[in-house]
Amino acid sequence: MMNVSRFLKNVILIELFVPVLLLTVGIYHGLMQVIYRSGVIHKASVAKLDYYQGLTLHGVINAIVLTTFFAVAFGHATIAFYLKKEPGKKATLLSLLLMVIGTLMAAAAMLSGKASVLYTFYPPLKAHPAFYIGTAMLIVGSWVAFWDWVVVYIRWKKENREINTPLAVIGTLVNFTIWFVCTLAVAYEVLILLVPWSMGWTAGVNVMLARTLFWFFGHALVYFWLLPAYIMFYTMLPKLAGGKLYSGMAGRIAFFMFLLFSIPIGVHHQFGDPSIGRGIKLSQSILTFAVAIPSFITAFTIAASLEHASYMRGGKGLYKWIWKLPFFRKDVYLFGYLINGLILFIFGGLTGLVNASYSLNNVVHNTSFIPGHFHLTVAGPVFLAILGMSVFLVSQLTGRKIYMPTINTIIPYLWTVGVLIFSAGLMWGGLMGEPRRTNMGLTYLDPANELYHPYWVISSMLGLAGGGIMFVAGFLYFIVFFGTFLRKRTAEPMIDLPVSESLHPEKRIPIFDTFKPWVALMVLILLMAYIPAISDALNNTTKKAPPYKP
Ligand code: HAS
Ligand code: CU
Repeated sequence: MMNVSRFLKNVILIELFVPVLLLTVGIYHGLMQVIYRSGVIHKASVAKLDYYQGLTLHGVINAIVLTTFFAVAFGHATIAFYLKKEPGKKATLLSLLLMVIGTLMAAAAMLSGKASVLYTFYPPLKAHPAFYIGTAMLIVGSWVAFWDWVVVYIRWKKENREINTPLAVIGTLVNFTIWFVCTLAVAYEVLILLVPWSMGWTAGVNVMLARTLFWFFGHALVYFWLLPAYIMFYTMLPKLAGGKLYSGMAGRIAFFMFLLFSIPIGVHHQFGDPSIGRGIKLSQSILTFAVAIPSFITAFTIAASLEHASYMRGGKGLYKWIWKLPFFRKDVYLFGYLINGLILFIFGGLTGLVNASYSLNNVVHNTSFIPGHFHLTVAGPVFLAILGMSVFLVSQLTGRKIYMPTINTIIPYLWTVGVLIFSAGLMWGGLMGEPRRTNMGLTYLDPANELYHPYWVISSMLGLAGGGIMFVAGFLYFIVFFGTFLRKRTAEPMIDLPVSESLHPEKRIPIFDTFKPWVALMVLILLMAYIPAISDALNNTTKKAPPYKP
């Protein structure tokens, strides 16, 4: 247990409160998506917010703002809890201000309809400069927090040379190193290519270069979302299940593998793009399979930990032990959030491997199969970990008991049922050619055209049903989250994260307790993968695109 200063407590609470408040807008637009797509609404806009504006708000708030704020808030809690040192006040405050002001700028641009460019902001779609500058400020704010943790960590390490760095700290620092390196590319894209173009200072943009820089960032981004959840799977879930972590070393290896392979695979989002050569696409496809290995390691390690925990509590048999796990225990509600995320990720991971296969990607690219895949990942383990941990931290940091604990225990199960139905619908439709990012009702249900495939009726209705269930679960979460803030204080504010011990006592192996050689290897692989990709984008693109507004 750790008592936290008022300052850190307030910073973490603001970093949870602000994005969750915005999430109400994000989740509303999630519901609107399934309504538009199923053709229940047959219009370009509802309540003066049009389809693409809503989709941009949905993507940016849920996938960029919420995740970044959460990663920083959780990072503060993890670093302070494990290293018993609080982050520096000035840096923490600067980071918070940059993140909040940047978010407000981007939100204003999106809400006023001047930035309906989706979360990938592909040129030639053009947004108001406030959108680009705001998102850049959000990112820089998160860097400031990270560099400050590095300072705290170096101080701690000097005092604790012979002690293994805690796994959660390795995970946090690995995650933000990936984040720092990958965001350099998007910072270049935004500040050098897009802002001057959006200001009208330059006439056109090299679209292929912009896309390549975006995906250098965009794929690693998904692991930046995922790794906080992985930290919880390794360092908390076994304890919550009543057992121990089967292998701490497996966790270390997994995190360092993410450091090596998270970034040099972004071209797997561009298999269909011209300009980039086939050799590069194939090699990044193969590297993508390498980045699945740490997830397989995690799957087996966590499954073994859960089985062991269950056996400790009287579980038996080859599969029967599963029912001994504390699925619906209110006091370990975090278990429910995390286990549901893992179950969804089995399907999220497998569909990812379909996408990653160079030739198979042709079948699914730009269809609704892709949002089917990513709701099983980012709306699966990532989102559920954020929901569970945000309620957990708010309760501990405010010293208040959870509001409506039974509902809180049920939310992750309800959400999971919703996502499974929703994603099944999207993926089935996708295999039948249903496009992504399309107002299906408006585009295809027009009586004048006969483009609507009869299968899409069933698939988009499944999407609507699943999306409706997800909306209800999200709504219940808001009641629990905000309700907890409003209760009476009954305990002292603190941070007390569940800590899983290692089943096999861990020896300190220096190579797994240092960052330098891993970062060097990471840079080497990165250069080998990306110098050819960027040079192709530069050399094979001749025309620069002028701005385009849909
Ligand atoms: Fe992905 C597109 C490939 C993982 C998110 N992905 C996307 C997009 C998003 C996204 C947002 O190669 C769309 C981007 C856009 O807007 O265009 N993805 C992969 C691969 C993986 C992968 C190979 N994706 C993620 C994660 C995401 C995410 C994680 C968010 C957090 N993805 C792709 C590709 C595309 C793509 C292509 C481009 C497609 C296109 O054409 O546009 C891998 O990392 C997956 C590895 C995972 C596993 C699963 C391990 C299973 C575990 C669970 C174990 C369960 C247990 C529970 C222990 C191998 C860890 C036991 C239960 C008991 C009850 C006991
Ligand atoms: Cu990817």
